[in-house]
Amino acid sequence: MEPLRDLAADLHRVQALKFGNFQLKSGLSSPVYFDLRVIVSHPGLLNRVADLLHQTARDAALRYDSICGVPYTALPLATIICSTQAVPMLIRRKEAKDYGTKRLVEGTITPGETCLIIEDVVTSGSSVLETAEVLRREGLQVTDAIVLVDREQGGKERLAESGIRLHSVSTLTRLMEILQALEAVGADTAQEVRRFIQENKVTSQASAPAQKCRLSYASRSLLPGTHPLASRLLTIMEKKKTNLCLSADVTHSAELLQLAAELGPAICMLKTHVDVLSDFTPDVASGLRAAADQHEFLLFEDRKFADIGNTVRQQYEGGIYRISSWSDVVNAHAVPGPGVLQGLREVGSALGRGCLVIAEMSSQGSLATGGYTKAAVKLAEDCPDFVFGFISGCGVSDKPELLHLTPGVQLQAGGDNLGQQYQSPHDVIAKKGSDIIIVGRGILSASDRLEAAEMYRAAGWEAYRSRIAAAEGQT
Ligand code: S5P
Repeated sequence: MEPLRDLAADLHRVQALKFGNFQLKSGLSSPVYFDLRVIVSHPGLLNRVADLLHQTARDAALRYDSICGVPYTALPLATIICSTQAVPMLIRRKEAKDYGTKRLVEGTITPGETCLIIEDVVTSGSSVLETAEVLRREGLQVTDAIVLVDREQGGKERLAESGIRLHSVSTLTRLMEILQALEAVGADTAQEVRRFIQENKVTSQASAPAQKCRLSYASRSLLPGTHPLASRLLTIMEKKKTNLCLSADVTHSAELLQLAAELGPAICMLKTHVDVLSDFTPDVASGLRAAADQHEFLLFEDRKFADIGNTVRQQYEGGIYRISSWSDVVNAHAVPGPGVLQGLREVGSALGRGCLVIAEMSSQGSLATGGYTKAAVKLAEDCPDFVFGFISGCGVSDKPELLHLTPGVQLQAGGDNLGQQYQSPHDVIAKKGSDIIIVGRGILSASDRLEAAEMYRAAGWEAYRSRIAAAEGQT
């Protein structure tokens, strides 16, 4: 027990463990806070923590071929263990900087070998899971993780569900008992922490913000199953820090082109209804294409195809709009069954286009719910070489390769007098697991459209950041 007592006292002394009232990244207020990053400034303690982690692995008689620390705090700990124990190390990149080589893991990877994960603190287990997923995708086995402190808020159980045993040097409860015995904290604080642990357990159900919610847009762009167009879109989103799609429902082409030029830098996608333009000519399509290429956003003609394959094929390719010749993305209703996607794919696939399936609608009384939505998701998932996501009010598929785009978004609650219903960017992205907000009149009816677009961009991005932080951080 001696080493644990010293550890608890030292963590408290260097303020790697603090008590008070802390606003966590997730918005929760916690009476206890860990910041293990500071231990790099205390080499003696750093070595001791590394040693305790290694001892825990040894006591559990674990067998492994390499070690990977969860970035960033556990990186120096993994380095010390690998160096002193002569174990090969792997480094997981949080974001693949070099999109050319697309490496997410540095080091020599031998598929089939077992990699042990090292982490400082586990709350919900999300960070360990995310690292495990990346390693597993490289063909490595991940069966165990060692953590310094288990906050006992459901992470261990959640990891077990994913086939990962969590071994901890200490639990938060044990640390509190020691600190209370050392009189470093009072009985009230200890009681408050115990209550916090009890009340903030992440159950499997509650942690269901699907797998994709834990992954950054950049990571998802690199998944092997991600459609190339989705990959490009995710890369643009991360680069421009925007998950905003402008719904440019205007009736004159000059206004449409002006929106594309002026709001282009703030958006990842421009959604059009070209059939509401009173003066469409092929030049409008080339103008949109030029703006999209210049400002790096995708074009999405919101045509909502809903006919048999043979008809939609012609509607997509021909007519006066020749949609397939300029629009990166189109969408389709699921109601005709798989034929609608097959017809569109015949035209769009060779052009590198992609399609979204309408799984839900934002309008009041929509029939796209329940069994219909489920069937639409299945239809989409069965067509991965052309469909890369959904129009829906929330995350409807767990596959991180697929994107969710949500219309009916405004900062003001409410709707219109024709059945539209609005949700906020925060609800859609942070709470409901969607990826992209589609905003029309929220921006178009503002006196300063650029300012409004910037406001929606910032709100959407902030919601995304808080979703990632909640999944990564201490919830
Ligand atoms: O369910 C839906 C699907 C779509 S694509 N609900 C929608 O509102 N849309 C489209 O999103 C709709 O056609 C319109 O172009 C946009 C919403 O516009 P807003 O002005 O209400 O933001």
